[in-house]
Amino acid sequence: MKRILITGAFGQIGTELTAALCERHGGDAVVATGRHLPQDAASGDGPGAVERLDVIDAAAVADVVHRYEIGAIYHLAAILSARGERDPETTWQINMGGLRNVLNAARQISGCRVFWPSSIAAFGPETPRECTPQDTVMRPTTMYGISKVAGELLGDYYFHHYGVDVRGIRYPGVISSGSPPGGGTTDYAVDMFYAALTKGGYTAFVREDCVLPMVYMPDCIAASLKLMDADLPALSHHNGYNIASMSFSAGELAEEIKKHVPGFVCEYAPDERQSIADSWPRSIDDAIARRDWGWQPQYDLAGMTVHMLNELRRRQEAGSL
Ligand code: VAH
Repeated sequence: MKRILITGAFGQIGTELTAALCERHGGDAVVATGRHLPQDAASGDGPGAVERLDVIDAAAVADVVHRYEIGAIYHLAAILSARGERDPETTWQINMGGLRNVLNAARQISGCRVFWPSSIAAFGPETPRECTPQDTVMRPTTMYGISKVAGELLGDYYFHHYGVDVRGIRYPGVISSGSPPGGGTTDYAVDMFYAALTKGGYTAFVREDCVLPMVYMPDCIAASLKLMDADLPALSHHNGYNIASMSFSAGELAEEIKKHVPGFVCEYAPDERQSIADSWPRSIDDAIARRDWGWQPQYDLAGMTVHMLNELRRRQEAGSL
């Protein structure tokens, strides 16, 4: 049986993608790896195999791929934008070195398909900020964004030169109620939900009028699986499909939360992450993804807010928030 390898399987997206793949294919088909393993990594109905894996170790990546006869890789291990600016050297090593090691391992396995996330961070200040096109100028000013543009080019090279079927999506900011994000600029949006329920107030590290494209985790997971399921001939692009579901400002998010958490107070104290956000698009044109592989988001700001608060309140009542 060809198994599915997930790197970064215990991060914000990896945790939920691992669960979705276990549900879809059965736990025995899934190999979940991470640089650090959480206490409950090998929980009962989870992945059939859990291993510590540092993606900058080329031999270790190749060993896992061979030992488990991997047929598909979801490569999520990466350092995000804000932490990336605090440690750009490590960010380049992990984001680019890790992707290169995964692509080289996949190249050795006939038919091994690879998914990895690019990001809207691949765009920069010169990129049109409204309805950002699929193909446009890309001069990011963060090391994270540079690693995403370079990763898209590297992935296309491995497709055209070595026939590696590698696919990716430029994720907007991802909002989720499960495993918290870490080291991102869009993390403020997740933090605001938690703070609204646990503290009644929040101080955002971006301006009130800071608008960014966002996606709710169920749509993020659905997009990843849908792209990986797509027939190759239908794909006009490989690495870095634009997707969009909603764009909102920090103030608009606070107002939406306030509809369900009376008395919630949000204040704004922009820090260095504001300059990162200011270099990114405000909205995305995702017509190509909708045409090529049927991307269709299910959640908008209002729907996400209701679902997110319900999920967090359920955990709060269970004492796990
Ligand atoms: C970050 N959540 O904030 C990531 C994402 C578009 C933002 O790539 O770095």
